[in-house]
Amino acid sequence: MSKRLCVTTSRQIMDSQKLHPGATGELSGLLNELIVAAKIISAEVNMAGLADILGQSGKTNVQGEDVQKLDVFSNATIKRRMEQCGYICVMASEEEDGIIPVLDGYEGKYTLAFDPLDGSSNIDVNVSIGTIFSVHRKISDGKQGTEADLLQKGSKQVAAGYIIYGSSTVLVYTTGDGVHGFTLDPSVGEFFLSHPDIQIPERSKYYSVNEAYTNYWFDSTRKYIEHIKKIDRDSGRPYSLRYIGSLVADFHRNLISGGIFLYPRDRKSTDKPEGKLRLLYEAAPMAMIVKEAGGVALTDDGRDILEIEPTDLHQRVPLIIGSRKDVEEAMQFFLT
Ligand code: AFP
Repeated sequence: MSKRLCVTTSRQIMDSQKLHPGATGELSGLLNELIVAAKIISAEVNMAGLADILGQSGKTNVQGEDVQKLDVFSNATIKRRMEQCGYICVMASEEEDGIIPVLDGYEGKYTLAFDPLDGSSNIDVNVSIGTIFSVHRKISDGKQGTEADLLQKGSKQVAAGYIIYGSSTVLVYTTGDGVHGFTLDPSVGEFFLSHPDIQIPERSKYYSVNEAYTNYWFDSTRKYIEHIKKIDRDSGRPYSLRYIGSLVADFHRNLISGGIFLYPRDRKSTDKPEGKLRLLYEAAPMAMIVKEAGGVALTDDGRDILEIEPTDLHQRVPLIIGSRKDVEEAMQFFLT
């Protein structure tokens, strides 16, 4: 076994804890609990097709148990695991309207915001989906956390990450000491370090955007996309399009291979003037990761995603994220 394959998530988390004198181990405990939830979700995702076929109606599986929709299952799994882990004081989920309290007597000093199964419209067609999480420190008084604890800007995150359920299950996270990726070995049920200290390439040849919305786009988006599609061999254009429609999958590919992902403002729906993606559950955690990996995350009017003060748990935000030089180049179109 190579040395790298010996490093489990627990070992990496403990090593990183040692870099912070005075750390109590609570953040490590929180991450370890989340990792258990991720393993449970991963097992269920792998069974999804089977459960559906065997369950027929979608209501019962072969053992006669209720088959829950995977996004509902993932939400319930994370909630149940974390509400009594003792490390957090309040949660918010992309799937729920309000804050989620933890059990009395189990209040800890962190908050957790999560998207239990991002890209869930891809479940039935075997496309990669994922769980995204974001952790802040509690700022309010009292034992139980409040909405104010969750409505903190991204630069105050103490940890962020995602688990992608793809050809293999991969966990990527940061606590501010680099970005590390771990691959789940299902035969032993353990995540092993597979991508230490990830750095996103500073320039890429891939772009990810829902190009079907061209006719809803504002001029800036249209001009930038036209630019990266123009033939210019010296600067590596045209770029290639890669769009899965599952942020975790699109982001993960761009993080490893380089790329720019855009979900800018458009004229598609009047109820989503800021685009579709959520600040707390999608944009801010991905922004922390990409920044730690040397990339950039901005809005389409040039604001740093990490510096946006959230005002609503489900606030949406335009997102342009990825390789540094690509995002900088995009800004020349978005800011003129
Ligand atoms: P679902 O969870 O409804 O599939 O939405 C996924 C998502 O929020 C994000 O993962 C994708 O990047 C984005 O939506 C895709 O949205 P479009 O279908 O509008 O391109």
